[in-house]
Amino acid sequence: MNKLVKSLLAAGLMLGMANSALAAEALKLGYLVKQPEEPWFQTEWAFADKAGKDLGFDVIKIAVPDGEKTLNAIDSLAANGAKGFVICTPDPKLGPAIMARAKSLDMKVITVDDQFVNAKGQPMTNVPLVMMAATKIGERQGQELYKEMTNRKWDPKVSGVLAITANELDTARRRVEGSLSALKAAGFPAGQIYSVPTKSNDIPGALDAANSMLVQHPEVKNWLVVGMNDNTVLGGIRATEGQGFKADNVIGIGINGVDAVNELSKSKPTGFFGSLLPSPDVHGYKSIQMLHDWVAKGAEPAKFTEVTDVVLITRENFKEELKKKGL
Ligand code: FCA
Repeated sequence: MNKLVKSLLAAGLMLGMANSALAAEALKLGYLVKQPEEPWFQTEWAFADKAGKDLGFDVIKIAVPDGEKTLNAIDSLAANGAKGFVICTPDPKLGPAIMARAKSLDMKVITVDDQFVNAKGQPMTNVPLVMMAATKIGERQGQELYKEMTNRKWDPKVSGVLAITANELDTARRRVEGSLSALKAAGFPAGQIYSVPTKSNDIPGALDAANSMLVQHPEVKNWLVVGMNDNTVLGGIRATEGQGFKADNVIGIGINGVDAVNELSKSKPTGFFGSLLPSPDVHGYKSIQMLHDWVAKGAEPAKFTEVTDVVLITRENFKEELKKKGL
């Protein structure tokens, strides 16, 4: 081996060592989400990455659509040296299993959006949680629906509420209950509110649920569509379209905002009037920042952090409002 090659090799070796020493120093934290196909969760991931850049840690992002993938993801995080993770669980009932696995691997956990429940179905309030104000945002949905129905001068006698529910998810139950109670408080006839559970929290699930309810009420001429998030409401809207309702006779207002961008960008208005945009950016950034401070500085996170600011986005203002938030 000549001298040049030798010194090149030595330099390469030293670089490699420096690299791995640096890598060993960077703190790693996980961010696990149940539905990575929702822009909501993509936004949380993007802002978790931003926090990682600002504060100097690596974010390992893993999709966890079911329980098995969740436990595997936790193992793989541990194998990669991660010291903890933020999670939106695919099923709140996995809470005890997730906590047991994390504890055995000495990892810290912060939940985001969906709260864990224990074997008795009670919320696991000892695990830190970052979430939106569910009842309040639901109430806002109901108020805005009523307002738009009044703008359109609908006759309440021939109007109905189609509420697509997902009661096993507490945040969903609270949003929908909030919405329906606000509608009733505003004066919507309680007897014309029809609730139907969805089998899955996506557009196809909500579409099926809505179809089965719509056919039972041929007397209703105008529909208000209630659901826990954009995809649920979009499923309801697609069902009304499939059954021949015009956009003028349907008002749906979603929740999440970022998941409604395609719909609000369509060349013609649909029954999807708008969406309530909370702060996925804050959820993503704050939850992992809290985890970082816990792992790196021993700062115990608050058990409950509620993120409250919400704005109604419609076809008129959505670009501007998303831009304001840097989304
Ligand atoms: C739940 C919903 C998501 C989002 C989040 C804040 O996890 O499934 O779409 O609304 O709460």
